[in-house]
Amino acid sequence: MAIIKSTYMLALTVLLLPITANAIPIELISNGDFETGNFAGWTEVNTGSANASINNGTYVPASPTGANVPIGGSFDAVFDQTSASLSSLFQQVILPTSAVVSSTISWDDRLFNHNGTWGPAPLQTFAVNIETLTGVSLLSLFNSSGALTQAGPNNRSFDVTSFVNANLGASVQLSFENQAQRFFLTSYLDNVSWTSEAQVPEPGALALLGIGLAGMGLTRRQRKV
Ligand SMILES: [Ca+2]
Ligand SMILES: [Ca+2]
Repeated sequence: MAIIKSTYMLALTVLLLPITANAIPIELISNGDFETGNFAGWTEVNTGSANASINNGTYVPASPTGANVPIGGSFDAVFDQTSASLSSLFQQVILPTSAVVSSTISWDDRLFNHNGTWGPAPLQTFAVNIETLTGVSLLSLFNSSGALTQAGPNNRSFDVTSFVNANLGASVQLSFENQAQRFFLTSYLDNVSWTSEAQVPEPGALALLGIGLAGMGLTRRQRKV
């Protein structure tokens, strides 16, 4: 009887406690580190002379930037051009269908702007956007500014939790755009990540709840006897 009573008390305790959440991170980007040695998972679209290439440390851009070792691992991506042009590298992402507790987009870059300034028309910018599948911008994450040479590598990180929760289940694309309209903007990119963490009950709490419910059933049967 003492055991049943203590089990019943445990059940009450568990039921009164909120079931705490345990976040499980999920990576939404594939080949974000370019370690396949190619653009698998990515789509590359260029205008004019723009080009995105895989760099293993030996790639020499047309600009005076010179070769750079990959930011991480054996490969990264490099945007290069010989005239006014735009290069886009993007990947489709299907957002989670259930609310997330957190979601973060991050990447590493090196930026070498050989023009005297960043910014407005004619554009000279390294920009990162979340877009519709037809390329309409939904959220602007990053537009290059500040120092013209940012050899870094620079880690950029953005909280997109509210965006994801407002667009659950949507298909979008994460797009990196290197626009050199005033010549020689050489940008390197690596370690692209978009993580999403869903809220789920802790297995431990579920097990305790199960024990508690079993205890309550036992108590009820005991009373009937
Ligand atoms: Ca890499
Ligand atoms: Ca290419």
